[in-house]
Amino acid sequence: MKQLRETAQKIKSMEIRGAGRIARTAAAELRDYAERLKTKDLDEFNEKMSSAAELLISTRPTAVSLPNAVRAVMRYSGETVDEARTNVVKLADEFIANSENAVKRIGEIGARRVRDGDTIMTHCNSSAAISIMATAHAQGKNINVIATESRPRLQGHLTIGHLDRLGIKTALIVDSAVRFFMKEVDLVVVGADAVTVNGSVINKIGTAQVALAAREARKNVIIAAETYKFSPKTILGELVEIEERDSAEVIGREMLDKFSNVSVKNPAFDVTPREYVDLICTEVGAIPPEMAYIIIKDFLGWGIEEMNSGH
Ligand code: RUB
Repeated sequence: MKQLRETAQKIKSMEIRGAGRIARTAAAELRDYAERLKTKDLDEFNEKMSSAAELLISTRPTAVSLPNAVRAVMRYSGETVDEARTNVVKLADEFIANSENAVKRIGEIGARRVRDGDTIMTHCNSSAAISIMATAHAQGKNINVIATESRPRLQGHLTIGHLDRLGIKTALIVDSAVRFFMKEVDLVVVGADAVTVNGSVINKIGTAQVALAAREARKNVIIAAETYKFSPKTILGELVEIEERDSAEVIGREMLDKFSNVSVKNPAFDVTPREYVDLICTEVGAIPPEMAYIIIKDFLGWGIEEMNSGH
């Protein structure tokens, strides 16, 4: 229980972050938790697994990869605790391996859209987006990257570190300089926390502004998103919840306490409408956003009936 709580806290505090990584971490935690459960009673095992699943899902509300990963593991079955546990381990390991392969495959598929000499703008820190840039670079394409800081949590610093280690020339800019530099950009490549059934993309706050500036300058916007970032529940009309984080991420408490009429708004994500998205690179292919429904239907492995039953 202690380790489960610690993992949940690490995801909540963003020590572990990024939609793909939190999904793999949740799957691994469910596996380890199942292995630690000593009970021989199947009902108790199932109950404890369900509570663990709920706790992990509650840590961050926006990244759909998290409930999708938990759901993939919680499809386990078994007549006995041992059978159930073995199945949990198998499903979790499968999810993690598929997720890692997906990021690699997205790199290969997305790199086809990158030309020698391109300047790519990216926002936040996305493993899937970096996979595209890393693959293009490894193929010998000479690319330059413009990376935003991504206030308030400055995930852009992670991105420049990563690209630097790969030997990719990168310029760091403040978020408000996106439009200023867009004329130098050939391609925007960003990740996703969720993709809705109508092809809208939810990603780090500011992504919609980057896409808007790209559209104005007629530059292509490519989203790097594994299939488990697609949200089945949006088929039923549900909206993706946008996480609102602590004001202290934006301004220190001491400073804020000096004011009587000031509040802070700190949404962590925004929605980029599909009209601003040219292509979504998934591990099963590069699709126009209009095809999001096909991904949900054919690749997420569960039907609308199952969702309607509320599981
Ligand atoms: C991270 C973020 C990333 C996506 C995709 O937000 O918006 O672009 O999660 O990342 P946060 P990846 O830092 O708040 O978690 O491609 O690594 O899954």
